This record gives sequence, C-alpha cells and structure tokens, in this order.
Amino acid sequence: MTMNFRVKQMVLALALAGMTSGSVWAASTPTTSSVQGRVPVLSAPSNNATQAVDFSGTYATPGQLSTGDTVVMTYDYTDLDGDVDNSLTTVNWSYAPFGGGGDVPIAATNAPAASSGGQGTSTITLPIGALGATAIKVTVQEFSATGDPISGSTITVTDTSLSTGPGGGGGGGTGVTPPGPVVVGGNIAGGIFLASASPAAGSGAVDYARVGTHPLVGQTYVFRAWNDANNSGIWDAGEAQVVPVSIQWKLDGSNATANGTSAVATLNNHSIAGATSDTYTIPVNSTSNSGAIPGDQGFSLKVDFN
Ligand SMILES: [Ca+2]
Ligand SMILES: [Ca+2]
Repeated sequence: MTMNFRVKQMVLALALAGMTSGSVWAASTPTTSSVQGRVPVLSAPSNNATQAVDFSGTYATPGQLSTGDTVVMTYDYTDLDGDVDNSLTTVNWSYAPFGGGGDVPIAATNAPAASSGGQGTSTITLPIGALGATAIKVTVQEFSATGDPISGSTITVTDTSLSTGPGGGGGGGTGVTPPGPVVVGGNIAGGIFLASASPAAGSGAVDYARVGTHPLVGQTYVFRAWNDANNSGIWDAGEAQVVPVSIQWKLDGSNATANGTSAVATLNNHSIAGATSDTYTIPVNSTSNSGAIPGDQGFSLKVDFN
C-alpha cells in the first residue's frame, strides 16, 4: 500500500516536471513574415456598395443646394481584425469657386465609426463662398488606426449629387444631395440702397426694401447682399458683402397710386430688361420698361439674386 502510494507520487512528480519543461525546445523553425490582417472597408449604407459613401442633408430650398445647407457623408466601417476607424483623418471636402481658380476646402465636423460595423459621418455647412459652385466634392481614404494593411482605397467624389458619374464621380451609394449650382440660402440677405448713401456694413444706410420710404424717379439705387450672420435683415457691422452670381431688378404690383387718367396696370415680378447689374437708375416715363404710361411710378421695386 505504502509502496503503491510512493509510485503514484513519483508519477505525479514526473508529470508536473513534463508540464513545466515546455520552454526547453530541441529546435525551432525560422520565423514567418509578420502577421497581416484585413484591409479596412468603407461601404454605402444605402446599397452596401464597397468603396462607397452616402450623402444626406438639410436643404433650405428643396431640390437645390443653398449656402448654409448642411451636408452629411455617411459610411459603414468594417475591419475584420478589430482595427478601429481612422478614415476621417483623411477626409477632404471642397468646391470649385464660381469665378474660377483652385478648389477651396470646406471644414468638416467628423465622427468616426465607434467600431467595426458602426457608421462614420462627416458634416459640413455650405459656405457663402460656395455660391454658384456647380458641385461639392469630397475624398476619403479607407483607413484604420492600427493594423497591416492600415489603409485601403481612396474614394473620390467629384459631385455629391451623383450616385455614380463620369469617371466614377459619385459617392457610389444611392444617397445623394441635390445638384448644384449652389444658390443663395437663408444666411444671405439683400437690400436696395440709395447709391449716394454709399451703403456698407454697419453704415446705417436706409434699405428701401425694408423701410417705408419711396424710391424716386431719377435717383440711382444699388443692390447689396451680405452675410446676415445674426439674421436681422440689417447689414450690421462685421457682416461681409456677398457678390451674387446673378442680379435682376424687377417691378411689381399695381400702379394704382400713380395711374391718374391712364388705365391701372398690374405687373407680377416683371423683369426690367437690361437691369442686371447692381445699379439701377429709375427712368422717366418714356424710357421705363413697365409698359405703363406713368413709367415706373406706382410700382414697387425689388431685386431677385442668386
Ligand atoms: Ca485590419
Ligand atoms: Ca444682420
């Protein structure tokens, strides 16, 4: 009995010795190349297309891009190894300015995907400088914070309003923005001033479009637009002038206050031929574009701009 117990002790001791002697190998293979993982992948939530993104936004004018609109790029992030999303460190939004010249960057607010399977977003507000731009552009590269390979393809969107486009210029998903050109949004105000008042930011010049003061035949008026940062409808100090892409002076309403012995005429946003600069001198009756005998008298003036 005692003998048998001793044998069992011996066997146990040998077994323990065998378990702890693993670090002593007789030989080993050469090492492999470094372990690699899988590339990070961005895909469009709308249709699961890979190397693709979707766009959405809030649009002041339905069906059009306007200054002040918010545009959001969204993607699904996948990394099968567990490397986290770092794609938005490569994001680059821009627009081609209306007047020509190089692309102008647009600052973004970025929120990377929390983990593989999550969604990342990059959000911009269309700046006033984008007025008239035909398209909003963005590039982003599939990129992870760690791993090998650490990056994949660069997704190049040359027009956020396209799903696919010439040269693959769209986002690849079915979520797109309205098309350009970018029009005037609610953050831009326009007014009509006496030219001789030399209107400027904070000048306090009378805005005939907002004050009940009658414009006069023979006087010269100017249209001015500005970034109405505080949404007051007043060209306050510090609010930058904006130069619209297009301007059209108009006559509107009835001339009943001036028709006298002539028939009352009514105009509905009548575009004054040739009045497409920022300056308009109210003509005498004979050279008025109104078609009414008392000329511009009695009608209201307004300016459409974009
Ligand atoms: Ca990876
Ligand atoms: Ca203002």
